[in-house]
Amino acid sequence: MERSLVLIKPDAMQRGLAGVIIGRLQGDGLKLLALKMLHMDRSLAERHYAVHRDKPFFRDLVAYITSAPIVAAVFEGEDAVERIRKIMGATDPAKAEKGTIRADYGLDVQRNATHASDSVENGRKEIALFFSGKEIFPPGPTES
Ligand code: IDP
Ligand code: MG
Repeated sequence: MERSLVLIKPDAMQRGLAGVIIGRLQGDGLKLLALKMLHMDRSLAERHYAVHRDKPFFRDLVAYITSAPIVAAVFEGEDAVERIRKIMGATDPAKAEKGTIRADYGLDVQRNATHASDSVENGRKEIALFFSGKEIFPPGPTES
């Protein structure tokens, strides 16, 4: 079983797409273990996107992700990291495969609706930035 951090980014939040996107992931059999709405501050954004700090788009990315509230979620499932990234599609919505979340809902390479962890190890680190242990619920009869 793998876990991934999923973010519903500001552009998708502003268009009321949080429920649709979470529903798509649950519909694929991924289990929702944690969920919250928050407004990321610069410190959290810089830690979450630390790997991109030397990229030319870093400043813009931090400004964008802190521009409005987001939804953060933890999903679990077999091969969850790869499955979720496949359901989301390529970073650039214009290049994302038809039927993926980013192809359907992304606006441009920055405002691409969602984030998902790109490895189990990064997922573990990202989840710890957003959720305490108490906020993550083990999958069981009350959650599907
Ligand atoms: P990913 O979200 O598909 O893993 P990353 O390369 O990790 O893509 O980039 C993180 C985020 O930074 C992207 O989701 C997108 O919002 C933004 N981003 C990536 N590349 C560009 C770019 O070339 N211009 C502007 N924003 C970008
Ligand atoms: Mg990434």
